[in-house]
Amino acid sequence: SKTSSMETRDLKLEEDANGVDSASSRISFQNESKWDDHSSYGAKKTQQAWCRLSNGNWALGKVLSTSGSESVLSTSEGRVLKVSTESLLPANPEILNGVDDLMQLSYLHEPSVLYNLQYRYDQDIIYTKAGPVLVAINPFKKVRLYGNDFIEGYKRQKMDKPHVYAIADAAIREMKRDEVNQSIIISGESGAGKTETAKIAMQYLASLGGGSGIEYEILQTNPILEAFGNAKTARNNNSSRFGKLIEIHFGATGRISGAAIQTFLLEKSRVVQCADGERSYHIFYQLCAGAPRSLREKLNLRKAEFYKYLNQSSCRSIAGVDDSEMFLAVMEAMNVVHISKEDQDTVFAMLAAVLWLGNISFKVIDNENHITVVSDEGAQTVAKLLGCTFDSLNMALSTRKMTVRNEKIVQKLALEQAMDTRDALAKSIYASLFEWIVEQINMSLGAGKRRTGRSISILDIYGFESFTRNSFEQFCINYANERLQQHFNRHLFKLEQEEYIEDGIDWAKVDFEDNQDCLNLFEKKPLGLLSLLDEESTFPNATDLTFATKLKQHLDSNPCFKGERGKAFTVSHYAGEVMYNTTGFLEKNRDLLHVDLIQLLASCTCNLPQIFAAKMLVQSDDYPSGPARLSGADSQKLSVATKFKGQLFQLMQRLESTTPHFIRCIKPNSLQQPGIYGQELVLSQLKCCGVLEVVRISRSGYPTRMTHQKFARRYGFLLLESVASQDPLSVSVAILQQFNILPDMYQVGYTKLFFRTGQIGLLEDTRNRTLHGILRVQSCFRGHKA
Ligand code: AD9
Ligand code: MG
Repeated sequence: SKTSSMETRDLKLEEDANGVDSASSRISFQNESKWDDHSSYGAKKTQQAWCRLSNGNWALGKVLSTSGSESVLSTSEGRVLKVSTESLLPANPEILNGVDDLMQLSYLHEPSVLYNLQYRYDQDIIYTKAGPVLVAINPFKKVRLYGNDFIEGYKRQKMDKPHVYAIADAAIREMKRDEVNQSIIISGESGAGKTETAKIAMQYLASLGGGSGIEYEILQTNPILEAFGNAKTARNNNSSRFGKLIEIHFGATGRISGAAIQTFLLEKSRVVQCADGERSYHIFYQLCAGAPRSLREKLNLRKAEFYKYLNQSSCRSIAGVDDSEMFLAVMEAMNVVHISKEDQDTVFAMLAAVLWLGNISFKVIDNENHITVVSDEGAQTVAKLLGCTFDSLNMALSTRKMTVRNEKIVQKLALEQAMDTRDALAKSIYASLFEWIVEQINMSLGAGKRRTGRSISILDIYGFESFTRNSFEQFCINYANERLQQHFNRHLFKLEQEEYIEDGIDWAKVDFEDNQDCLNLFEKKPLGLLSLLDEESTFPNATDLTFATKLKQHLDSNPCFKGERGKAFTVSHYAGEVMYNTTGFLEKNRDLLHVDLIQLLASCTCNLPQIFAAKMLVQSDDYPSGPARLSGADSQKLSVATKFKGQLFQLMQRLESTTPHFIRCIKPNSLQQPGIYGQELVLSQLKCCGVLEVVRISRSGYPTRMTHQKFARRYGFLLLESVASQDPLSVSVAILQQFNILPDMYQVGYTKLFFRTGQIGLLEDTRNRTLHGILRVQSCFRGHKA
């Protein structure tokens, strides 16, 4: 009857909630998915199965008939398909629809994982566990999952569904319990939701309070850093163009005591150049749109479209974003982190100087294409804002002091060189400004103070990037991702193995497939990508082509490397192959600021001369103090790649000393639209960030675990003969024997039983059948009564 089947369902659901934590695998299909290692049988009639459609998507259907290698399937949309039996993958029972943790899926393969995530996503349940990892799928709309009620729910452990809050809460609890620093490591491709996720985690941590408003200050760093470090790109209207680690410190009482922010590799090139449809950094548009009148006049500000750096792209606004409103929010946030009004004015003046620099024009003065700066409004305004004379600005942009064979000479610059010099100045001012702001924020957050307590770090770093054209930026970003991936692997494998060891079971340590080979390709000395890049960067006559040739010469035998035609090469990253074009590599890696520009900035009388001069010198850390050392010291400057590598090593060291919590963000579509779930796109991300691997690994070995007590309680009633001793372990062993579970299929630990994939299936089947029998009897009985 209808009632009884409903009841059966409810009971099953209930049972599942407190039941097995992993898979049963009653396999009846050929399963060629690399994600599972089930053995194969023929397809069973009437069973639900997945088949792949010609468009690449997966469809769910019922097997109507099977004859040899062919099966007939009726899909849920009512279509009848003839497919090869081999290509069918078994579907999970409905009861497993939308489980909280992918580990619970009986059949773990591409369609089942995709379906499970989609089933949840369609109901705005954007979070799912994949074993130890939290998967977050970007909803691209407001979902009702956040705010005080939810925060309270997780704090009191009244809520336990997968959530960023649950991760943050676990971090807090483990920090206190184990007295170990924690980290929340967020990854995913551009637009997947890393930055939003990081903010949600910060919100939870901030709710712990700290007193003196420190938690509010921490949250207010977000609008500032986003204004200066984020921009609209083709992939994300609010794309972070820098990596960020925020370390939140806790005092002895468990309250927030301060924080420190570290940033990585800001994309400087965007200041002077961006693709059509993209924007430069938000702050420029915010300033142009939102500066109050007095400030506009002081800085001689115009509308955004007036500035060359901003009008090279046709895009100057973002749908749904009011730049002038944002400007007020940024000013307010700067107040909160104690950046003085005076310093703020200087920041805005520097921004205006950068914008006006872009409008500087040059006049060719001879037939060798040498130039001079045109003394128009652009150049005059820059000089005024920086606090230098037009003449010194002109000198710095149109000539270069050099030492040739111990002789000082002044070289005139040609138009191209002058434009590059102007752009280098703009980029450098902006990058220094960014660093300076981060420094001010850190001072306000008490980053430098001696700490006694514990910390939780949140890492929001650019994800793996693979475009049609990949340059130095992608090279660095993907290298960083290789490092992070190694960290991810090490931890998840290590964790797994530690649990076996802790429970005293026999466990041959497994070696995991790692990405060490690719890391070696980058890091090996002297014949690795980074070393060769640095070496080539020191040769004045080297070009991007000689660099590419050198790589091919030395690395072609490396399996992770492939030389390409012309100036290109391909690296086999863990997430796939990426072809890099070496154009601009050397220049971006050298990142030189010529002495002339450094001297110009040092001589400026704008309000931040000390900071700027100092920054310029520090930035090229390389220049020990004293102007005498300035000249000709360019070659001593650390390359960008080397500096980045150093930062990454430091980062890894810091993360290694923490307990990591991983969040993998997934972008469901490239349109930044709600409600669209692209299977291909999701799948490629799941594969590339190793989520499926983790679930698979967590399930290999002994993926099903149950305490002796739980096992005895759950299956004890199936025993045909009573057991002499009623202790859980004896009952458990009796069950294992009755059901003939082979000794190498399970392990008995101190507290838990560990099973290989599929072993619990038989037990669950019998248990379900038995329970259904009981239920049917009960409902018949009830039916009679009615
Ligand atoms: V990038 O690598 O910095 O380009 P992120 O950081 O991964 O990228 P971001 O967090 O900026 O992506 O998310 C992109 C957009 O998705 C946001 O601007 C939001 O509009 C949207 N988003 C992301 N997560 C959520 C969420 N939990 N709820 C609602 C979200 N919207
Ligand atoms: Mg981001």
